[in-house]
Amino acid sequence: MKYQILNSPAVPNMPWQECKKENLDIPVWRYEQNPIINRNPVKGVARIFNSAVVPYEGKFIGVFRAERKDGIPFIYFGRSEDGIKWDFDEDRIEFVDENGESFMPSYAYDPRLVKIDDTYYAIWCQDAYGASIGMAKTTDFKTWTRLENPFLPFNRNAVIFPRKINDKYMLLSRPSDSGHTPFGDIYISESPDLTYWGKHRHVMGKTELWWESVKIGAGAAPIETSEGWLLFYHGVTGTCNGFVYSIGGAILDKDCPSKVKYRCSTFLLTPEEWYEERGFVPNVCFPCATIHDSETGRIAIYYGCADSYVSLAFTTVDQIVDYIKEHSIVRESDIEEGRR
Ligand code: BMA
Repeated sequence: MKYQILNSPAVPNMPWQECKKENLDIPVWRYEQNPIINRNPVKGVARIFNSAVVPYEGKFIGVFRAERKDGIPFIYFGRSEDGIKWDFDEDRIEFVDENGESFMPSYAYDPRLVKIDDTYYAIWCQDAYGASIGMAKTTDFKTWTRLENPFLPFNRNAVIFPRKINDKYMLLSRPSDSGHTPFGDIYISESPDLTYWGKHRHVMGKTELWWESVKIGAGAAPIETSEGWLLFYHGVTGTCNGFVYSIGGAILDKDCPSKVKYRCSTFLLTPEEWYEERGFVPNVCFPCATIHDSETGRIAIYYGCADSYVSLAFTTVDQIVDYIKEHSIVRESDIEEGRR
């Protein structure tokens, strides 16, 4: 391999399918059997999408955005042998406070999941007198203990880095407004203890490029590579019929991730297939997780489709890093530290 995936386990049984197309313009290809999670996936749930998974004890587990049949989204827990076929608990995850008392948000959506040392952290969007970020930790997937909400409203799209950087936990997020925010950049914040967050820095903003001209938001937890932190994010454009969500890619500086080293000027994936173009909210590709194998450099991207399904797309660290570098355009607001 030309580039390495660092500080990450080998996952030899990760979902994978070779690319069957020749001369791919962009080196990201869809799983042929997409979508992997269809409508009505479990009792009481109409749709699962925008969800996050991790390898666990030779298998896979995940936290899933489940839109229930009462119209309220909550987070459900799921397990899989192969990362493709998922079994879900019939009940939502019940969060508790530090005293073990029930501490449920009134709704919860777009979860991400990351392992830091021996603890798994879920982070999502919820109500805190306005859309904000919620967080919980678990070591056994039975007890999920909520942490303090990291930010004031309004904020969405929060993603934690899989390790401390310069001895601090790092979190990407997107400050927003109370509605379907028509603006939005990615910021980074740091914390010594996962309770107090500060040293907020601007990482990258929307651009003049059409596919990401309205807003952007962090997607999957960044992957540490020999070139820096590989970030899959979503970029949004506006059309006369509403927003279109595509997947973009950037590489952040390894020690100072508020600095963008490379930023791909083209999208990596945009709605093209029926399950991306057609659904509860059409034209949405919304990445929330990757599974990656440090031995082979294979990367599987899990993304929500049209607020209705979950799908898989594949790439390799060599192909995607080369592609992002070859198509990179960075602006002053990308490469600076982001402190004003
Ligand atoms: C965003 C979030 C996502 C959703 C997207 C498209 O604001 O709510 O969960 O996928 O809109 O509807």
